[in-house]
Amino acid sequence: QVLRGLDLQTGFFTFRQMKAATNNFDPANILGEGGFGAVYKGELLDGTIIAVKQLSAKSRQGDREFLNELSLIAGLQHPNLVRLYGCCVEGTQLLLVYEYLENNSLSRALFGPKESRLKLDWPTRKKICLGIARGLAFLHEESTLKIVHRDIKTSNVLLDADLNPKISDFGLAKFEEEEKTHISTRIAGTIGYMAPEYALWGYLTYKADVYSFGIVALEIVAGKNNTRYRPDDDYVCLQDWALVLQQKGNLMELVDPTLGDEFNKEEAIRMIKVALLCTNSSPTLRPVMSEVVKMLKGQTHVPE
Ligand code: ACK
Repeated sequence: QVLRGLDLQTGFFTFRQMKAATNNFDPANILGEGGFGAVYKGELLDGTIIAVKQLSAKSRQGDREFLNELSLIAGLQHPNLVRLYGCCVEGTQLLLVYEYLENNSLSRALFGPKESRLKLDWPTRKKICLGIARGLAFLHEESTLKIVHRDIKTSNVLLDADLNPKISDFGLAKFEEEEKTHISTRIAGTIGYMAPEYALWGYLTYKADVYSFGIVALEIVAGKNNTRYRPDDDYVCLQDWALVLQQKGNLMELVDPTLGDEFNKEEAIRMIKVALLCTNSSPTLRPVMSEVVKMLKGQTHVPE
């Protein structure tokens, strides 16, 4: 029974299969709670390890359009996107079946409980940052769907066995509302990562993701959580601190001290400058993700 790589035309999983895969949704198999519901680890009969995400009941779940959209999302494949294998619909329950990633989320690796933290050296941090940028460039510019993720944050970036980053939960925000306009009535995002124009007015474009990416990049360089960062009472977030350091001409101070001397200073400064460009309060002044990729690779100059 080969269930790997199915699209939803043929890739509906049965509830019975999911029960078997997760040992009857054994709480011991819960990987964590996501924004949409619990995530279970499971194993298919062919040995494929999966992550099963439970979505809470929503009226749209049974409708054809919803399933069509989901099948399009399942068709999106990129090395930096978590693969959606298929789904399982039963009554008001919806289960999404994803590839399983061994190394949990980037937020856990960077600032989780001590025992779950990973030592991420500079080449790995660079690889992670570039990989997220590539995944987003694909979603925004290359994929058939042209998706705005809306909730880019370190806990939505998962790491595989080789610490390659993969973006999860893309396409899910779409299902939270029906409007096709640029103005969202319901804001799907996370405080601290949300672009100001989106948080304040619900004005949503690809540039909202670019902003969130910038915050994630700052967190990767600094090894600190943006929203919990309080070096003193003057700066409540990393981004403020980075701006102050930029003015002082002392961006190096932002770099994670646990890296010691084992990092390339030029690359670190470049990553911070790209991040600050991405978090510009004006969306039109933020670069698009394909430009970010080139800047991170040092192929194009980072404007001051
Ligand atoms: O940091 P984590 O262990 O990694 O906590 C979250 C939690 O479930 C809620 O989202 C984990 N998780 C989500 N999707 C997957 C997946 N495809 N593979 C492995 N872990 C996952 C995530």
